[in-house]
Amino acid sequence: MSSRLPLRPVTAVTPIRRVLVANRGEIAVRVMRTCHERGIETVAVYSEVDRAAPHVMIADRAIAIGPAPARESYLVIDKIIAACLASGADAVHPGYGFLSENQDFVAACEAAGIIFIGPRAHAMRLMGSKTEARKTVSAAGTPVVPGDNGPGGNGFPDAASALASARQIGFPVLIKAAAGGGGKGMRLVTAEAEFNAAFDGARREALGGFGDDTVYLEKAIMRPRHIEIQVFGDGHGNLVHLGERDCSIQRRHQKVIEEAPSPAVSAELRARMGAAAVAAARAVDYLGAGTCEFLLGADGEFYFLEMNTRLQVEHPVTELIYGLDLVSWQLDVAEGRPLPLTQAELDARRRGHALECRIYAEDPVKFLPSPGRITHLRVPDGAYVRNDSGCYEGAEIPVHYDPMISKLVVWGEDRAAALGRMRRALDEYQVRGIETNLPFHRLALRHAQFLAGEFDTGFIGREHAALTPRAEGPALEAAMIAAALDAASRGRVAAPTTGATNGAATTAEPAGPSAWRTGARGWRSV
Ligand code: MV4
Repeated sequence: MSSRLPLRPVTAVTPIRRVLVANRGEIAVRVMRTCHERGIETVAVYSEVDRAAPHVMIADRAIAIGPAPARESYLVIDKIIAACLASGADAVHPGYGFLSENQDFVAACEAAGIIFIGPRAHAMRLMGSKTEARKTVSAAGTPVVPGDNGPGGNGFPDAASALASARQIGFPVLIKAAAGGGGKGMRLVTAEAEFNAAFDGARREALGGFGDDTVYLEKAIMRPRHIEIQVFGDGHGNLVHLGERDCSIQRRHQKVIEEAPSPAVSAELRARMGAAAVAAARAVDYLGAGTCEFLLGADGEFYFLEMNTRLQVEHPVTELIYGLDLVSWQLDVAEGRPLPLTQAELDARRRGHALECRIYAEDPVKFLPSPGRITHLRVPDGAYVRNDSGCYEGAEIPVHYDPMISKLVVWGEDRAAALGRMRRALDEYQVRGIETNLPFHRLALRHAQFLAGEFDTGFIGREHAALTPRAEGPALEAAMIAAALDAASRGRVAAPTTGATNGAATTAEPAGPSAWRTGARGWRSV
């Protein structure tokens, strides 16, 4: 295949000796750990509130880059490049968020002679524009959602032309921002009468949010699952996929629980979606770790939505079912080495099931951030339990950054084993001083529909009452009874009983064995 030829000839392998991690929190720690395992030195950068942060403690060297707000520190390209040059780093890992998908940063690294551990700028640019991405991947044969990029593929100039197109597509339609992604600047229009106002709103939001008011149309897929495919490319023309992750359990476009494999994806569907993702990646000569996001409709049809040109937060669930370190793969590719395994070798390695619960410092009822000091922390461990964390007991959770405090990830031989292990790990996890969403996770991992694998992107919205710890009354009772029945029917002791214990399961956890465990199992006498 001619597309196997790299655009840029790959020369010799360039061993990386020192990596600057342009990030903070759990991902910076996670990347540095792999570097250290490979004998690579690490450099941290830190803002004023991160002086004593774990990523600074674990790094071989650390460089201050200014005030707490990210736009004055972690997002300033010149400061990161200067830190690379000052520390003698030969490569930079961007993590996720911050500068990870910024083409100007990739160009600045290239200009300074620093290896950017990620894709080339042109792939980032093509995938950064949602209309360009639709056009490019659809030409490669990857199914995209039926829609219209507008006249000349450049978005719609006015509401009238967009409405005419929407009638052709058929309602409901989504108006999306070309520069968007992650749900920003997106409007659902179910009827013609709402169209003009939604069009103007979407444009205004796109301009405000991205400085670009280009909008396009897609048919709205109702109650979809969010299924994403991990892909990897090297500089030798090899491109593989590492199966899917089901990220349907989201709230306001923030993922909360992820798993691999998806309960909705068969081996046959995985092969088709994997091939579609590889074709999309090949269309932009993709290098390194990337993720193709798809919607999977209730009818089993799948559609490419967008490609994330970075390593994602939820990559550990893929690592656990393949027994691989994807950061190590990123380093291999960045050094110019070929991918360590072929598609057939990867397919043969897959084993078991992995789940990830994102633990957020937030009020589990109102879902509002809950920054502050962690006064007590007990983290679960034991077989096949991984906690990727960027905090510790006594740490202050800053208001300036993402409120995710850790990713609790477990592996099991099958989904039931993974669910049981995650429930056990969640029951052991104790955080005091700040509010967390641990109570949410404990309820979700006992929810009948979740246990049955029957969920879509609307799950949290619909089941909010049953997933809210302080909720009382019919919704919670019904969910708990359903969960208990479901568990009983499988012969597993999974669900807590209804009544005082659950109603009283507060977010501030008491000292000693958790009240949840005591209440849930009933075998620990009080
Ligand atoms: C859609 C969709 C239904 N139909 N596009 C939201 C985030 C962004 N990546 C795309 N999103 C969606 N696009 C069409 N044509 C539904 C969503 C969507 C969604 C997607 C994935 C995960 C959670 C979601 C929650 C609401 C809406």
